[in-house]
Amino acid sequence: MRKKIVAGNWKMNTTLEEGRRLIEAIVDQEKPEDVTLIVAPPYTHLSMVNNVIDGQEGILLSSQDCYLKESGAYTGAVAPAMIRSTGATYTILGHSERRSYFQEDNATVFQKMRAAFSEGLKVILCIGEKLDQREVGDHFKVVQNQLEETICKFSAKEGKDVILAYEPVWAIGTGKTATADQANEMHGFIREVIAQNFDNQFAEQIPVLYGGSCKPGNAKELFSQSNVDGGLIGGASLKAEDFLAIAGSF
Ligand code: 3PY
Repeated sequence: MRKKIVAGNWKMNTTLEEGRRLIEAIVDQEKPEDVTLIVAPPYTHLSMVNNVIDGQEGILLSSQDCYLKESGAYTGAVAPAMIRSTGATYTILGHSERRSYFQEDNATVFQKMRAAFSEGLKVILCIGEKLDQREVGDHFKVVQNQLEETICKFSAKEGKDVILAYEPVWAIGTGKTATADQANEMHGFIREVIAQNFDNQFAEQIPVLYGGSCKPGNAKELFSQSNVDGGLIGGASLKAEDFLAIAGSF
């Protein structure tokens, strides 16, 4: 039985005060017992959110990215050790917005994963194809490549600290969602690639979340699929009741 996980990616939203109100509202509501929640606020909010969730069962903290160096003259960058020092235990890496607006490729994502692991930071690794890649039937090839150039280059010991998030780029911020069948088909394929590069047991255990316009209205159908272990939620994670409703959709 794999863990059920719902992670909220706040992206570049909320001031510190708005973020405080959001995390306090999340903490105040009743959470489904068997679901792990992860919140990924902006860097500036990590310590504050950590203080609010301190001592709460089943809610973890993540950053939305990290830099690939340990420390030094990299103005504006945030190192894994700094993120760990806020109390965060995860970082999202490889989100399609990082890949497109910040020109991050698989090699960069791999280097960031290496930097994160070396500080004991676990990784939510995002993968997913663009619309034109799906339209010409390249979606499996693209996702296989993203996996083989990142997580598959690590040992199983490091790889066990990874949660995968399949986020078809055409479904992010567009209101379009992959159908439950499309999501399950891709999640099954992801497990096959992981099994080929690690082993069957590893592939059976790794959580694979769906991301891309997941909301209270479609979460139940997506989460009922055998290979979907939860969601990485964008816009709907900015409202505590929607985020919790999604978490209650298993
Ligand atoms: C979305 O659902 O918009 C996301 O990008 C989640 O990371």
